[in-house]
Amino acid sequence: MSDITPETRFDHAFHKAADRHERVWIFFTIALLALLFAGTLAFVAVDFGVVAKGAGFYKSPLTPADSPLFKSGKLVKTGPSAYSAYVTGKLWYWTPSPIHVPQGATVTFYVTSADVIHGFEVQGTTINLTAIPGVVGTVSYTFDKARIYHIVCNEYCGIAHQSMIGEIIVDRRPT
Ligand SMILES: [Cu+2]
Repeated sequence: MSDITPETRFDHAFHKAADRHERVWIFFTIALLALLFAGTLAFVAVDFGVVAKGAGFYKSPLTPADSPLFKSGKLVKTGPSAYSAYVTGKLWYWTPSPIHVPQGATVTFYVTSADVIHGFEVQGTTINLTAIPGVVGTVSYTFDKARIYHIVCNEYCGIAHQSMIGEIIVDRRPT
């Protein structure tokens, strides 16, 4: 080791120190990247409802649609010519359908959705409600004309939205 001079000894010490310095910064950079990545994942998970928020959000809105009246798609006679219809919008149909009532019947519609937002529109009438999961909308209408009415969805709800058509059949009053 005759080639060790004060200069080469200094070089050696300098390189060791630089090496340590670089290792610290590489570790620091990797730690920072890992922290950012974990933070982004956590933010996305909470924001998109994967964690706690989601459980609460998706469970309750279906409560009305899950109740027996809506589940069985009931049309209930409530008076001599009065009816209540419990209508649910689902991807991509309406229940109950067809709804069969006599001419002159006043129907009170209770409308909800079992999944996404739909539009409950009965063509040729003034009936136009938004079917919202977790919410029950209501409207009454007297069907004076004997004919077939179409229930259409007027809120874009997916690939088969345009085929989401229900029927209300109003039978001619016996003469
Ligand atoms: Cu639709």
